[in-house]
Amino acid sequence: MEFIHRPYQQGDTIAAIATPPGEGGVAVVRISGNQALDVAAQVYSGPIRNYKSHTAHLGKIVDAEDRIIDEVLAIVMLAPRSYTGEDTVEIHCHGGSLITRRVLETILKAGARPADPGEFTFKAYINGKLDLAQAEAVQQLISAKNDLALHAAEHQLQGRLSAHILTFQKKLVDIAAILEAWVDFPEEDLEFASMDEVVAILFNIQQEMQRLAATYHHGKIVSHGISLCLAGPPNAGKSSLMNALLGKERAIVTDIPGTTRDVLDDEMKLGHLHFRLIDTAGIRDTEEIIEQIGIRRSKAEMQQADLVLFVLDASCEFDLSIAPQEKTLFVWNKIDLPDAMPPPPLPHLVSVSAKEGIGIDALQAAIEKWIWQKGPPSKDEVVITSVRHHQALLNAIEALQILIDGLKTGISPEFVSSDMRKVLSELGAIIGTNITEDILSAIFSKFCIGK
Ligand SMILES: Nc1nc2c(ncn2[C@@H]2O[C@H](COP(=O)(O)OP(=O)(O)OP(=O)(O)O)[C@@H](O)[C@H]2O)c(=O)[nH]1
Ligand SMILES: [Mg+2]
Repeated sequence: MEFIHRPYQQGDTIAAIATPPGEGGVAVVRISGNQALDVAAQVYSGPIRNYKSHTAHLGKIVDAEDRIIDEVLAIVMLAPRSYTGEDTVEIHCHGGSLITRRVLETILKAGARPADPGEFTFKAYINGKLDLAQAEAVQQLISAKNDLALHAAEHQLQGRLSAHILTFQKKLVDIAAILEAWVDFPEEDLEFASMDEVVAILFNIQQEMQRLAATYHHGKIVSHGISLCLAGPPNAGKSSLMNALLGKERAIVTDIPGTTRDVLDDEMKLGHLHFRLIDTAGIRDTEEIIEQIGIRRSKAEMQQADLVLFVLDASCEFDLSIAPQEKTLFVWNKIDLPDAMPPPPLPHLVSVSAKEGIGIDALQAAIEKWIWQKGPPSKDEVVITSVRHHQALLNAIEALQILIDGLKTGISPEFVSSDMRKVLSELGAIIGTNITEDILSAIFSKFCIGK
């Protein structure tokens, strides 16, 4: 869906269906803006302007020709005590998609503009109800696919990530004040900190920033899931293993080498995590054009995957030259066969029979162990889940390094003030204190309409 960043006409009163499409008991149509009450008064049967804020009232939505559209519950939330910080009216109508649309159309005819994706949350951000990191957390909360992702989004929405960033900024601003004092009063021997002390403090801040940035390893896994690629020679049992892991007959299995040609994928859950499981064509030398294309795709998937399950047939000779050097678990398959050989001494190897379902639990455990190599995240840890935040933190760390190097080599403090500004502005980008229109569009365009 195309998101047009107008930028939003802030005076506009917007409306949208806030509940998911389809049939349901109740649907909610939201109106927000200075004119929310005027718009609602035109379409709602009761004296909506007189209602106390945050109270619910039964009434009817009536169109310009006095036809009753639906019996509804209206809730008025006056500024600033609403999600957007503006006057808001929520109309709870019956949940059919046709009726909900007619309620919305009636509201739009009365003067509201259809909301763009994410515009309610954008208003909340603009009106200071949420900072940018919190606003982004709203979308993560909505799209969270597992408990850990939900937990991380809740932390972010509560402002715990923002609090970390603000602390960094505050400490840096204190140092900036010292540096500036040196510039302004160079002759005075200012006692409160030596250059070594300043450098040590900056170094500490940088280490804390690095610790926060490192949580992205977990955060990415938690919120975006893990891609798990099944690769290996033809007939090794990759597709059989895919089916065994998924618990359903997803991929075609035959004893003909070269059965799988295209890339197949499916969602898989394991513990708290979700995966994209990818089955690929067996890799071998072949003259067959279609198979060649498939093999090229296999190699590309293998490269991109977070983790490769390299499947080997325990009853055959094998060649590891095509196996990736890292991010690989070897799967020694077909151990049920009488002529199965003992597993080779490879690190990270699990013996299974995809056909008989032997060793699948151990394989799942090995996958989980590999993912949480550094231990699972603690429930209280604030984790970075957004690539945007991660990149901004890395930029800030780098700028801080330049600043520290400058101070160490005795560059006059006035030259480092621009580096300090860069560090602060990179941190500011995370919570939205200095942010461009483009970044805003990119962030809010990911939202659904009505949020
Ligand atoms: N005995 C035994 N046979 C297996 C096992 N896993 C797979 N097979 C058989 O091996 C053959 C190939 O299995 P597939 O799962 O299609 O192998 P693949 O690696 O996907 O093969 P391609 O798609 O051709 O690359 C089939 O006949 C399977 O039934 C196993 O654990 N034990
Ligand atoms: Mg296959």
